[in-house]
Amino acid sequence: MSKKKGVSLGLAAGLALFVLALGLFSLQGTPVVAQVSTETNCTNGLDDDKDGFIDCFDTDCKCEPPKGTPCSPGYWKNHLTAFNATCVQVPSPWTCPALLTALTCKGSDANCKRSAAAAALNAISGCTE
Ligand SMILES: [Ca+2]
Ligand SMILES: [Ca+2]
Repeated sequence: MSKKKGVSLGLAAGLALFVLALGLFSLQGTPVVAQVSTETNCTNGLDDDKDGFIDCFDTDCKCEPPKGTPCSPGYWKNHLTAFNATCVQVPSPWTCPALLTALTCKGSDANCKRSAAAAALNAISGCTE
């Protein structure tokens, strides 16, 4: 008798726990599926944690501020103080006059090497605009 009573008590307790768990479950509404809580990949163009913010727009991502583009030949041509300070450090075969000639050359870039001159200057100063 006492054994049977113990079993039924155990069943009742189990049922009560089950109902309680069911109640808690239904209170929470939709079951909580395992969610990614942080942006796990900051360069995939996807909103990994579904918080509405993609990659660097998500504060989970510690992104560097976007860097400017390397200074153009036109920039160097129009900033001669910076040019004069930088051109002297550009390794040969470039010289300051050769760089300036290239920057101000009016022909095609392939002939004038404007981009190469700007790149050589940018390599020294890390210039971005
Ligand atoms: Ca992402
Ligand atoms: Ca996100």
